[in-house]
Amino acid sequence: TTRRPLMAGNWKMNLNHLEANLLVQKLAASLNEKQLTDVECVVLPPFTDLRTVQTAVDGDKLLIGYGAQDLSPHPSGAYTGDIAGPMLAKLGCGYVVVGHSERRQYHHEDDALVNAKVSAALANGLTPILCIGEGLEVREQSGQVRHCCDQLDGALKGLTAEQVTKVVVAYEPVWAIGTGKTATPEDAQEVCGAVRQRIAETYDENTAEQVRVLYGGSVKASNVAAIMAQPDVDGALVGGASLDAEEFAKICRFPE
Ligand code: G2H
Repeated sequence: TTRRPLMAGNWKMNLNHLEANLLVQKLAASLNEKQLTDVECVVLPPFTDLRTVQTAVDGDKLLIGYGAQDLSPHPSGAYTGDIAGPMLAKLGCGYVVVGHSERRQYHHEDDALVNAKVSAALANGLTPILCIGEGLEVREQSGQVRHCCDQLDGALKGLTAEQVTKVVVAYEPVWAIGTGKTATPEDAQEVCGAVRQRIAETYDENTAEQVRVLYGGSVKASNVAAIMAQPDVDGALVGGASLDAEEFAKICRFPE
């Protein structure tokens, strides 16, 4: 398999545009061309920082990708406060997070809305980083594989195999976010492997082999190598640790 590792820094609701510029510049200065070729490095700032990140990346031809943390399922119109796919594409975004557990929890996003957002992303040439993951109750009943495959089915509904190859899936066990409980590399592999298998069953082996599956939840420089050693983990969605340039650069340098 030739899936290129992807490290995506989800800044969440942090950093103004001045801080964003500094972080991107520092990150680029900490990684050389080979490192940025071997591993794809992407930042996911708040909407208000995207123009600044675009200017920094374009101005210095940085080998850093960027994208947004959400998008509207609609292309334009009377949707006060929302941001549409064409707006993100115009800003040079390559990626957009869809269905993060914080959106599902605080904004009541369900599988049907997540499905519409995945389609909207693809329609605008954006790579959706589709987040799935189970809560503590499901984990305690050992229902994680079933739960995550259900979320996956719901989010990919109606897509062709060709479209699915363009989706990045991120497995983020909700019980491992901000609880002090950490998922083991084996926990990550169990669900990431099941996701790939599910895609093989629904579509085909070739499609499943192309899809990148990330792990997310308290990933840091000190634990990234063990997670990346798992056969079905192709990268990480990194929250807190992506706000520190040196720490995130170390994560992107995990092969060393
Ligand atoms: C999970 C993750 C990134 P963190 O939400 O999306 O955040 O690395 O801070 O646990």
